[in-house]
Amino acid sequence: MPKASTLRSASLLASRPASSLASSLASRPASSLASHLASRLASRLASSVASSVASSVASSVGAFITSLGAAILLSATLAPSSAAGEPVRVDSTIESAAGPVGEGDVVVRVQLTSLRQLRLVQTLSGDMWSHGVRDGVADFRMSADALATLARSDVRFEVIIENLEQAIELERARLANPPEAEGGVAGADWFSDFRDLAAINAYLTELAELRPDLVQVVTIGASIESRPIRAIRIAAGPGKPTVLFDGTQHAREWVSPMTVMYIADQLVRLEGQDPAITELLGRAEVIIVPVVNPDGYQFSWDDTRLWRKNRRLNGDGSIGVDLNRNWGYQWGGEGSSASPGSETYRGPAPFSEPETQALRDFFLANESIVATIDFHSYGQWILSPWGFTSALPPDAALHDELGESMASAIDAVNGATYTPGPIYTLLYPASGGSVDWTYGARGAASFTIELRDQGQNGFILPPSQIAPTVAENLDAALTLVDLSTRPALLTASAASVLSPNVAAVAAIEAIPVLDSVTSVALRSRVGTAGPFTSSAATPTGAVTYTASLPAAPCNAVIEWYVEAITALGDLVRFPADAPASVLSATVNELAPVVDETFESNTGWTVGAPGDNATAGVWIRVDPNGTSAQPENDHTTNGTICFVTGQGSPGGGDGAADIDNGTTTLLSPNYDATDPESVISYWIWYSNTLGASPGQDSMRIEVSGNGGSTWQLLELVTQSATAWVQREHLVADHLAPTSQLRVRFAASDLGAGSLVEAALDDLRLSVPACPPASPADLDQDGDVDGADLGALLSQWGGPGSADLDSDGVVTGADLGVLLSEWG
Ligand code: 0X9
Ligand code: ZN
Repeated sequence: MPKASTLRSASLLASRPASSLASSLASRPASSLASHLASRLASRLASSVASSVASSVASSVGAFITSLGAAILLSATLAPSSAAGEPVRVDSTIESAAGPVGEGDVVVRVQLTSLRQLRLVQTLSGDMWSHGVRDGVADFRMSADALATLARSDVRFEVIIENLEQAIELERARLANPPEAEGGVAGADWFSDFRDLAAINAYLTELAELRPDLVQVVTIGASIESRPIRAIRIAAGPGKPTVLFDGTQHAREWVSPMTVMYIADQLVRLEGQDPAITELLGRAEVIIVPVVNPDGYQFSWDDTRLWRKNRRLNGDGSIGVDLNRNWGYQWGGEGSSASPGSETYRGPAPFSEPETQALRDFFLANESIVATIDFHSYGQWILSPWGFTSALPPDAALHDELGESMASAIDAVNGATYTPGPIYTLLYPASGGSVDWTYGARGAASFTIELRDQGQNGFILPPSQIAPTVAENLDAALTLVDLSTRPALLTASAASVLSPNVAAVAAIEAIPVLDSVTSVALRSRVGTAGPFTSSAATPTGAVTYTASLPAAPCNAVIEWYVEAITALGDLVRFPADAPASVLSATVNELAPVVDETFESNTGWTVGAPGDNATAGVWIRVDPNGTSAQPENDHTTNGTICFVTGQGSPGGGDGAADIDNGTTTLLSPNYDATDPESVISYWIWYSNTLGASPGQDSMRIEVSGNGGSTWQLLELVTQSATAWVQREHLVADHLAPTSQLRVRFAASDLGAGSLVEAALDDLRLSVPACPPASPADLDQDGDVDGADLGALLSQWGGPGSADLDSDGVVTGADLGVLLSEWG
């Protein structure tokens, strides 16, 4: 049996050591890279925005209801039944600004099920902490009296912060009497507690004085109360692609300036000391704007701790524009308010505020900016475009890859979970945000990171949370600098166990970053020695390709890697240091211990808690095909499979597709106690027809305890109106278990979208080839001349050819080898 480790498929997010591409990239003038990038993105964006606007008009079956000070978009059961419906989606924008914190104020997390409940909670709270409703969940600050009223209502809630006033008072007292006493704070101490605007500005100056050769502090504009907005530029030489990090668009999010200051601090202190940082700054420049909203920040220290907006006098007695609703890309849309008193007031016009103007003009003046993160708190999200629409941007694959890479970098530091995804679908609609502009108008890969925590302390984070927050986000920032300044990102995967004597297929993703991709090839060999041979990859989508792995006998090891060539002539490899590192798979016969053809009832069930699809529920049938659903099952000589709703023969595209929610199909218990168990199945998944193409997904989850708890096995997002096989080593997800269950949750959540899924031929298998011969020294699946050569080369010494383990390669070992010949 192969070792478990050789069974593991290549992780897409395998550590990416800073690549040797650095040098080839560094020698190119940044301006040409940037303009190349900008024009490439501009052409892709032009078409996508036109089509997303058209589709949002086409699907505007919702109605705007404005009541009780809340602007609410309701698009629900009003949808015509021919188009798939959408669950009640509430996008709310609080109209009344937050008042001061009173005695007994709490923060509650509510689980809303209706607009009536949302309106009730909004009348009870002037301060929504989450700025939107996600899956019915939102956080609100409210008084003790309001809490009592809430408790008498039918709204489900939990108090997530008990005594807000006390938390704020403790923070104030602590910061008024810093333990550091006299003398400036520097180095690690600086990050032991929150720092006010004066301390941030002083520290910027200190960093510039520390490394005048590397650092430049500049003023990029002034706030509405005339405070300077400052930037720190960290550049080891000119002409490099640039990544910009900014913080504190929102005043009360105090961990945001701490985070970006830590990024500055570490880059400045470790350039020339730490090899990874030195290498990154050798090919990229970093600019940091720690406090975009200095007036608001100062005000949150001096007066109102929970102040969010800038300090514009709106003229109606209210104060402040939400800077993160004031950016001029699709300004004024969903998730922003026209009411000056609102916490999400967008201002009278796009870029009406000097703070957003300053940062915009700085972006425009620095053409080499290729990527950016705007830091906020709280919630632990890694958010990507768009905020104004649920449509996916043309560079969704790039943002997914970068977002997921940052999430794993964060996870690797302290194990914290930050969830990546597009703003509108992951969180809530938010128009006029900076990322929509930096991506939409500037073509930079753009993210908003919502820092810690997940609501336990919200904005009033204890100082003990600063160190872990800034440390994990430094690694996210470095990951972005690394990946966003490469010509292209290349990843690949294949099954970890391949069938004997059959050419298997590798899936490859080549995402253009600074450059476009002109060709992709796979290089492979059978065994662990000898030359690699090339085979061209075939494109299967905008960024996806497939290529064939060589056929090989039982127990062979196949080693492989992929390479892409870009328009400017760069060679990119995956793994990045291939062929020093390679991907590998083992050839073995997988013998099914479970073979579900679904031709008969074997105890699968439909329906899980939370299922709410009103049509297209999983059913075991001989399917009637549509353009979205299979006509035939997958089983050879079979007819039956599971599909999401049975249509009538000759039915249209949307015949019996999933509507209005989720439907879940669950397996019975299986025995996966063999640590090399492999689960495989054939799925059919279509989500690109209908009004909101590509927005829905199917969650495939596994349980190791008979269904008590579940974890994600894979999220299926890629549509294919064809049967596709998926395969997973169970041990990559669960400890060996006699209570393995798997479930398939397909959803229709996008407005008017058409989603169909099907499942057939699920197998649980264990490797069944005869044991490999130890004499197959090069692991190519047979004992032959190459192995004899390897044995002779080790003659008289120790080595892998010491088959009788007597410490030396001798005639006895040769005898063993010859007895295994063939
Ligand atoms: O609502 C916001 O502005 C952000 N959340 S926060 O709680 N920090 O206020 C989310 C911003 C989403 N991003 C953009 N639309 N740019
Ligand atoms: Zn914010």
